[in-house]
Amino acid sequence: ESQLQTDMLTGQQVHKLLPERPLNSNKGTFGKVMLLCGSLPYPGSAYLAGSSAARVGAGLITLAVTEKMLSFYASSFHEATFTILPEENAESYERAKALIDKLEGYKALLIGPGLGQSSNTREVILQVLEHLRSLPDETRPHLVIDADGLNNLSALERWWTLLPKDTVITPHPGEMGRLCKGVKVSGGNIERLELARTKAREWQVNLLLKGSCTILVDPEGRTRINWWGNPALATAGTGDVLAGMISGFLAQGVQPFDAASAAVYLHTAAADLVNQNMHIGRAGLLASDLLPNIPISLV
Ligand code: NPW
Ligand code: AMP
Ligand code: MG
Repeated sequence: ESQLQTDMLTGQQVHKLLPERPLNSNKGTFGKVMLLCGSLPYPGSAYLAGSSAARVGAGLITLAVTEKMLSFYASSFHEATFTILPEENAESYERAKALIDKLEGYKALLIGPGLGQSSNTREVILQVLEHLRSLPDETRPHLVIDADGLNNLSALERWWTLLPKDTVITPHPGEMGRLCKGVKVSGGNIERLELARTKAREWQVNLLLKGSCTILVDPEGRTRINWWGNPALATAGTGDVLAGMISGFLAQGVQPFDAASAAVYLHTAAADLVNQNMHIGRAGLLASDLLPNIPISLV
């Protein structure tokens, strides 16, 4: 199994995956991203993910948040638009319906960063997944699930049968362990590679297993590795940035496995640029420092 072909991601290869930016374009050309992210202990996640989607070039970002959360973003995220969801004590079907009713025309949906793990929220996620599965391939937004989106699913039996086709999931090793029902995910890269290959095929997902070296496997077992590392990334919120970048590429029509590959490479490139441009060493990076360095890393 470990003899299977693996690609090491390079800048040259990644630049070929990036979307075109025609001169004769408008924001509609580059797709809309909906984010079901952020809740009270974690408001920053939705800002980080949403800004990152915009920084890779998506045309419009919409945060689906409660009115209580809106006051936080309204003063800090001027470019975002909002879909207001009922508060968390409302019935889950009302919360899910408020999102589903606004999803038409969106090319990407990110579920999870900072979302929390109440049983009500889990129900909302399940209803949104059911809706996505009912849509034809052409109109269904591409789906990325990260963080609490994954934690909510991992409590369920055979959760992967609930996903629409071609979903991207982005666990860190802690989340991967939960998805594998308590298996300890070791730091060893050979073991992680074997596990990622087995699970991407079993679950029929595009799996991005994070770590100091990140492994990507598509549902057929095609494997890519991002060796470019920067320990400055070992800080809160950097995963939320990565998930947002993937959703931003999906909105622009980049295929899911390529969107994940481009994002993971450029995420490390942006961290390297923070080191250079802001004279920050291997510690002290803020996840939000990545944001203005993402477009430079796209050139
Ligand atoms: P340890 O501690 O190393 O033994 P959790 P979270 C493990 C949101 N955020 N290699 C680690 O193990 C997220 O989006 C919001 C090995 C530990 O057990 C989520 O919704 C922010 N192990 C929520 O917070 C900024 C690794 O996983 C566990 C590993 C909780 O997410 C922060 C920790 O993970 C955050 O993004 C690795 N590379 N990485 C905001 N500003 O709003 C992780 N682990 O318990 O899933 O908690 O990742 O902080
Ligand atoms: P999360 O744990 O979800 O916030 O994601 C953390 C992000 O930072 C992932 O993209 C990891 O690959 C990356 N990361 C964390 N630690 C390191 C490290 N030591 N070297 C390189 N990348 C890292
Ligand atoms: Mg995370």
